[in-house]
Amino acid sequence: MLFDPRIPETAPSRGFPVPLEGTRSVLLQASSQGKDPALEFAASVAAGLERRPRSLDCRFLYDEEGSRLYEEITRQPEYYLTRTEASLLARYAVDISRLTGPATLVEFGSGYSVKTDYLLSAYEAWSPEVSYLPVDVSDSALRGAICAINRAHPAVRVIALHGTFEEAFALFDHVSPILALFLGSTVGNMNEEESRDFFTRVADHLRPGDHFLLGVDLLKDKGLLEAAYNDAAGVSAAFTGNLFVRMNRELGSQIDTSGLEHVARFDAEKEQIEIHARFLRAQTLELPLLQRSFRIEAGEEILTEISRKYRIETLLPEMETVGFRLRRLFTDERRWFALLLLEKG
Ligand code: SAH
Ligand code: AVI
Repeated sequence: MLFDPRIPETAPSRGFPVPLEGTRSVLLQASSQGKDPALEFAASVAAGLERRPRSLDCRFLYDEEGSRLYEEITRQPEYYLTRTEASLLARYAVDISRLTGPATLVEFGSGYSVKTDYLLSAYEAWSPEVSYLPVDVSDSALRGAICAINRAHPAVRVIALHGTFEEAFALFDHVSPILALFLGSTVGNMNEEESRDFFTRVADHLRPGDHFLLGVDLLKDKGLLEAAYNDAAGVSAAFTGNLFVRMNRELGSQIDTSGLEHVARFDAEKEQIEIHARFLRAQTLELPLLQRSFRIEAGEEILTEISRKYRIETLLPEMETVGFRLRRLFTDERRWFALLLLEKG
């Protein structure tokens, strides 16, 4: 239950505005964060532009502005996902905590941890000294989450990890029992193979009796799905465009972002939303760090994200295959979103 003291309590001091002193919070930097982030970003972009069809890693959507825009998306009337999942957590967080018993909460892709608040409140009822370990590649979102949690839950000990999902697994050896959280249907942004590998790794790193709470967006009417990714206020479009704004700023890509269009459509066969940046005119994308340039033709689309939509009847056997058993399934009246509380067997 208690956090292993072997994890160093070092918070980076450089440019770190979260007032950690006097709180029980720390922000750890995963090893990859020490590497040259621009070089890593450039290499990922180059690999994606060499692929056919061309695609970019959606992880890079979340710089400071991307994280802010994502939060704005969650407040758009068309984007039902966050509201629906939040209502499930509001209603069932106490039930979830009773089913698992006291646990350390480890969250993958926690963002600003807004919805996690319901769970923190429920677990505080077991003991006010809850430990919460959010993991995210977005430094600004983690800082925002730490600030908000310190205010709302001063007794909660936040040990945040600035790093990737893969780097989160190192934390698992130090804590038990665990409730691992993967909310928001973020798993839907991984392809089939990536998500299978991810679930296998989660199962392998949990001990029997540990739990995994997984939030997934369920398959539904194409019109509702496409509206959620094409909000009228244009926030989804700004989120897609921001990836190229980031490339210009961090990589010197020299893209004229006024020549890009956000295109999000549902592929009924693959049961996924596919989000693209369509180039309205031909452009050359520069990667000076790698001394590479890429010609993008007029009308060409670059895939920036997929968002898979789920059927419980296929997801559940997949989870059972990797070693989980279902404790409870929580879903809303319209069956738009589901929370699966799974136990490692
Ligand atoms: N869980 C929150 C945020 C979802 S947005 C919610 O449900 O509202 C997805 C989050 O995952 C972002 O904060 C993004 O920075 C993070 N993320 C995306 N890819 C990641 C990766 N490979 N490793 C760690 N975090 C990642
Ligand atoms: C974070 N993830 C689950 C969002 C989704 O719905 O796939 C990302 C997103 N992209 C555009 N809108 C929302």
